[in-house]
Amino acid sequence: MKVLVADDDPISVLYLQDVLSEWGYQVVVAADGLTAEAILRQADGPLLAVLDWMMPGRDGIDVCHNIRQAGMERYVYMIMLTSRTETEFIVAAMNAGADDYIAKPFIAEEMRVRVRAGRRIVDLEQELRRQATRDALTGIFNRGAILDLLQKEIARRARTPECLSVIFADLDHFKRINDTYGHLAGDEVLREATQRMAAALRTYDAFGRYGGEELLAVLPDCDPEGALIVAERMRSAMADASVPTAYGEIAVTVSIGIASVSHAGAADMTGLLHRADGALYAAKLRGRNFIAV
Ligand code: GH3
Ligand code: MG
Ligand code: MG
Ligand code: MG
Repeated sequence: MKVLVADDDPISVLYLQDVLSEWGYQVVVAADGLTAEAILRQADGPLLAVLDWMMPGRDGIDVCHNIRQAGMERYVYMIMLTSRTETEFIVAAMNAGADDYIAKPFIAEEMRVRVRAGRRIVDLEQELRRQATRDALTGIFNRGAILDLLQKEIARRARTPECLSVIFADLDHFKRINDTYGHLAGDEVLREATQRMAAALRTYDAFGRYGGEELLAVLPDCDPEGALIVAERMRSAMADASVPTAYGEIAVTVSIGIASVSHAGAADMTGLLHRADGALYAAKLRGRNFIAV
């Protein structure tokens, strides 16, 4: 796990770097508050931070305050390092958003247990987030998470000339599979189907379970032609090989509907999904194992 150490005193940084890496943490260093804040705001920035209070420019308190105000998605656990341990200073630090504080000069063993407590919080938060956003059966995003993501992509796209596409995929005659082989077999097929179709997506695409055996892919910066290529990979991933299960080989195909927003400007999520759903319906009417735009 990455830990940010922000301190303007090089000796203090060296010592912290030394002990933290000895305890298995990957240490990222900042010599001032401005740099510290920039590092914490990075998308893959550290989730744990040890911040010196007194730093030139932006101090540790300001960093805490700004990070809490930033409305970041992930939680950053921040420990304030301070030589001022009077109650009013501790209260000010915690009010600014610090999770904990350690008196300077610190004792290594105390630093170790306090950082470990922070790590527990960070681990719990990540596990909670995973459970809140992932579908339990398939491991892909759940309905709420994929729709959130789509909403954000729509908002982001409005500021770029890029195209955004969505793919609705629904397994064909899935009820028949459940009726013939049982629901547990159906579950296995659904799991394998999501894996195969996820593998057909591009790196920045997102995939979620919209409901039942209806899946939704969000493809940023992707025009209808690009979406068609991805959809064809998804379709053939199912049609080309049956799914081996504990209940025998089960053949299953998928029907796909595509919709895109191509011009800059406003787009509403409901309208886009409605169009993709209409295309999916058309694909079913065309005899299934089919893609419609
Ligand atoms: P169509 O080709 O028209 O899509 O036919 P279909 O049988 O797939 O019809 P529909 O999409 O309406 O039915 C979906 C079925 O998928 C109904 C439901 O019992 C089943 N299903 C939904 N979620 C799950 C699941 O998590 N596990 C299993 N085993 N079955 C599911
Ligand atoms: Mg200092
Ligand atoms: Mg179906
Ligand atoms: Mg369905």
